[in-house]
Amino acid sequence: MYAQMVKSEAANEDPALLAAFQARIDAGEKIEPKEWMPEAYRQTLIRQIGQHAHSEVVGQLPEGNWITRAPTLERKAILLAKVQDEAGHGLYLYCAAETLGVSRDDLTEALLNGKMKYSSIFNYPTLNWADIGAVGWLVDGAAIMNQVQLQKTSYGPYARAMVRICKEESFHQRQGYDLIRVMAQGTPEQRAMAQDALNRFWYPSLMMFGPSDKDSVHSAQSMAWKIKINTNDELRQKFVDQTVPQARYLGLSIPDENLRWNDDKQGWDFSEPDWSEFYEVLRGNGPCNTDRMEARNKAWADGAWFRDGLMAHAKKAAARRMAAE
Ligand code: FAQ
Repeated sequence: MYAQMVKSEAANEDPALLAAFQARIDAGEKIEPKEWMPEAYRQTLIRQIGQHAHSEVVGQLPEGNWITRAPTLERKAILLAKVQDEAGHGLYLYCAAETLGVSRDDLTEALLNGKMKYSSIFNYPTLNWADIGAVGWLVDGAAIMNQVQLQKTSYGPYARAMVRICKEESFHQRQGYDLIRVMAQGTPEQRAMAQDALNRFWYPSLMMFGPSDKDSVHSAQSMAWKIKINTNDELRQKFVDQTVPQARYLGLSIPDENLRWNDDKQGWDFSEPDWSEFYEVLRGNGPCNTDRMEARNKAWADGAWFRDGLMAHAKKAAARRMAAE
């Protein structure tokens, strides 16, 4: 369906412009907001950047829930700073999407009415403090694996937003690993909590990279346009190869009986996640989909008075400026 849309829109566009655009992409040039681009390229970016922004915003919920319950002042300060960073990432990304001619209000509406997605991972609950370590270590670890390549994406504003996001995300991953390390080296109960968190977050983290390449709808076109630099499976493999030694260092076990070092590919063989679970979560049937959407809709409704106040203030300030001129 989407592939047909891309083809039919391409058919209406000037072949010379399309060829010149593809030549620029192939030469590694960045595309900037006011330059000509195929409509499907623009729509693909709005979809991906918008969903990415929504993920950063919804992604604050599982961790925000634990700020008041962090065990020490230091851990509370770290978590607070991290969650604020995620809000900032959402803002950079909404700004990048706005350069494509969509408004932040429209994107927000599409999130709140369920027309746009956000990352599946944020529909899983954070049940205890060890889960906060697992989120930093695994979820931020998977996010950054994907985002490092996005620094080279072909659309200039998205690539530049990613540079700063990656710097912050790498701190997020390290604070999570440090937290889980302290628990893995703590009392037997703490160690068991660290293992349990790894057990529950492992497969949902693997799902963050999207469906396997054979089922990925957008990868081929997005890679031809260098919106994506690596396929979903390539990034998933890199994530597993990076994470297995980290787990072993902590003495934790990856919950996968099929995990084996493969000398030929110089990487780990591992089990695929349960893709039927992934598609259920995308359909809105994950453990926390309803809670997350309710929380975002409530936050939007609760903030209405503040947005109205800002607009009224801006109108008065503009009227005062006009009167003075
Ligand atoms: N969840 O054809 P593909 C973070 C959808 S940032 C939900 O392979 P594509 C920071 C996909 O949209 C995490 N939906 O799609 C943080 C498409 O549906 P559509 C977010 C998913 O776009 C950490 C359909 O499946 N990062 O976590 C997922 O080429 C901690 C077919 O898939 C980004 O968004 C999924 N996991 O590749 C914050 C990075 N996977 O749109 C707080 C940018 C796939 O046609 C705390 N995005 N789908 O209705 C990307 O790199 C890509 O969009 C992929 C998917 C790789 C996610």
